[in-house]
Order: sequence, then C-alpha cells, then structure tokens
Amino acid sequence: MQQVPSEFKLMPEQASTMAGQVDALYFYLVGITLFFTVLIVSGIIFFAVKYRRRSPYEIPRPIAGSMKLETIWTLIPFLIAMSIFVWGAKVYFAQYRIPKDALDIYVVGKQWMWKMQHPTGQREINELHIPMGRKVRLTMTTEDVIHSFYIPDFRVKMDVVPGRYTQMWFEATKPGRYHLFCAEYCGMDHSKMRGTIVVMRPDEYQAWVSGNASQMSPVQLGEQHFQNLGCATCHLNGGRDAGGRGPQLAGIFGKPVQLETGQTVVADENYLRESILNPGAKIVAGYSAIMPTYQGQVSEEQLLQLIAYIKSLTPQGGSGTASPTPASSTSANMNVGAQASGSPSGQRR
Ligand code: HEC
Ligand SMILES: [Cu+2]
Repeated sequence: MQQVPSEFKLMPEQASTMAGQVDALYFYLVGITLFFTVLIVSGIIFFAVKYRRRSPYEIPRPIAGSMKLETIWTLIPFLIAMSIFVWGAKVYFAQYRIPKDALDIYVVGKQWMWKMQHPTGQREINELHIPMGRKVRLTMTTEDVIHSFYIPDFRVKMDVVPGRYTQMWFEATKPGRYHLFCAEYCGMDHSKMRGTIVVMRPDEYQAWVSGNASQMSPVQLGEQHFQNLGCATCHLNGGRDAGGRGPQLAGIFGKPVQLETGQTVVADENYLRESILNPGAKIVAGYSAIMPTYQGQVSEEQLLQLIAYIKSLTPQGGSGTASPTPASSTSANMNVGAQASGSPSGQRR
C-alpha cells in the first residue's frame, strides 16, 4: 500500500500544522546562510582585487584596529544567533508540548512493522487512518530495538524506545496518503519498515471508524487484562476502605503520588508502566511491596491497554469491575500535558 510520488519534489508536502512553522525556520536559516556566503565570498574577491600587491617592494600601511567595527561585527551576529535561538525554541515547544485534547493512538513498533490501535479499538499495521483538522497524540513504545516514527510531510519525528513511552502529536491539514518511515536504523529490514498515514475528512473518518467497529477498545481490553491478571483482587475500587491490599487506581493518572521514600512522582504513563513491570522500584507510601512483577507476562500492547484502562478510571464512576467510560471519550480526562517537559523525547525519565 505504498504511495509512490509521481513527480520529483524538492520539499515534502506541507500537510500538518507544524509543517509551515518548521519550513519557515528552515528557510530563514537557508536565507541567512546564503546571504553571508554571498557577502563573504564577494568580500574576499573584492578585497583581493582592491588590495592586491602592486609592486614587489610594497609595504602595507599598519592598521590600529577599530572599536566601532568590532562592536558591530560582534553585535550583529549575536542578534542573529539569538533570533535563531528564540524562533527555534518557539517551534520546539510547539512540537514537544503534547496537547491534552487529542485523539489517542497507541503505537508499538517491532522489527519490522508498526502496530497501531485506535481509542475505539481498530487495529492497523503499517497504516494509520486519522481525521484531518484534529490533534492526534501517539503514545509509542517498541518490543525490541529503538525505532523512530517519522512523517516527513508532517515534519514530525520521534524516537520509539524499548522500556518506556514517548509521545508525539500532529494535526493533519490535508486529506491524502503520506509516507511513514522508520528513521532509526533497526536491523536488516529497516528500510522496509514503512507505512502510510491516511488523512481523511472528518466525516469519512467517522464512517471508517464505525465501519470497523466490532473490536474492543483499548480501555475495554485493558479492563479484561485487569481482571484476568488478578489486579482487581488487590486494587479494589475504594482502595483500603473497601478492603483492598493495594492503592485505589481510579483518578491517580496525572496526579502526584507520595512514595515510601518521601519523594513525590507524577503518575504518568511511564510511572504506571514501571509500577506494573517493576513494582518494587517505587513503593507507594503506606503500602508494602507485595505486588508481584508482571514482567514477561504482559505484551507491550497489553501494557498499553492496561494503562489506557487505568487512565480511564474516575474515582466516582469507574471501578475495577464497573464498565469503563466509552472509549471515544477517554481522551477527555487524560492529562498527558503533565509530561510537557522540554526534553527532546518529551519524557521525564
Ligand atoms: C498482591 C496484590 C496486588 C496485585 C495482584 C497487583 N497489585 Fe498493584 N499494587 C499493590 C500494592 C500493595 C501497591 C502499592 C505498593 C507499590 O507501589 O508497590 C500497588 C501499586 C500499584 C500501582 C501504583 C499505584 C499508585 O497509587 O501509585 C499500580 C499502577 C498498580 N499497582 C497496578 C497494578 C496492575 C495493573 C496490576 C495487575 C497487572 C496489579 N497492580 C496487581 C498490590 C497489588
Ligand atoms: Cu525501525
């Protein structure tokens, strides 16, 4: 299902809200480079001709230096460098601050394919259907080595790292089919780890989603795992008050958690992941380390579904056994913005 561009293009298409911003900065850099290349090269030629040696015994006039000149050629480059810095930081924050109100897609990379799951349950391999004009947030991890999720036409790229979650977001502005590449060398078939992002008009997307509606949503699947893995026996809704041996999970997402050590951590996706795979790493204050590890018992996809389920729980309505909130509305109570740190991976740890 690869789309082969029919004509040669100097630049990829601008198909997301980021594309214009990235390109403007890029052209600014190219413009500055061109300007100074021309200025310096013509300066060299001009002075070489003007001050050429005219007789073999010529002795040039000594130059005493010029404060004014030095100040100018320090100040101007400084201002230019700062303009690049400020502009670059602006674009950087626009890209790496993950919006809260977005459509949540879960991505698992592996050698050599991309597996995606929609909040409504649809799964896709090497293809991702998304609506135009809506923010889409990807929460990504991999089963094996580092990959990188790269959509040139959107000007977005993010590493996909084993053992943790990275996130990225985009908003497509044009319907069409766009290349998805793995941009981190990941073994023999790295070059075949490609896919297609299919951007649809909102009504088309709605039709596509409801046309494939038989699957269970990540939240529903997560609830199943929660029951099957026995989490519900310790994590009762109501927590200790209800007789549970573990803390109540409803409502913890995005909130600070007090640890046994006195430290506080924010319960983001990476914290939930660690709590399930390596419960001993961070013990919740007031509890003992009785939770077994689920390392090796849950796949990356199941883990993402468990986390989607925990995120969907609300203290009043949801519980370990009650039916989850409808999948399509789960993004509303997600609080990934808590992770809007400035690091390139968008993660805290
Ligand atoms: C034997 C009882 C038990 C089982 C089974 C159990 N847990 Fe736990 N869980 C605990 C206890 C006790 C804690 C608090 C101590 C700690 O942090 O390890 C905890 C902590 C957690 C936390 C961190 C909670 C917070 O408030 O920060 C999460 C998330 C979690 N468990 C998820 C799960 C999931 C998902 C499962 C099933 C895959 C599961 N647990 C199974 C007992 C259990
Ligand atoms: Cu790869």
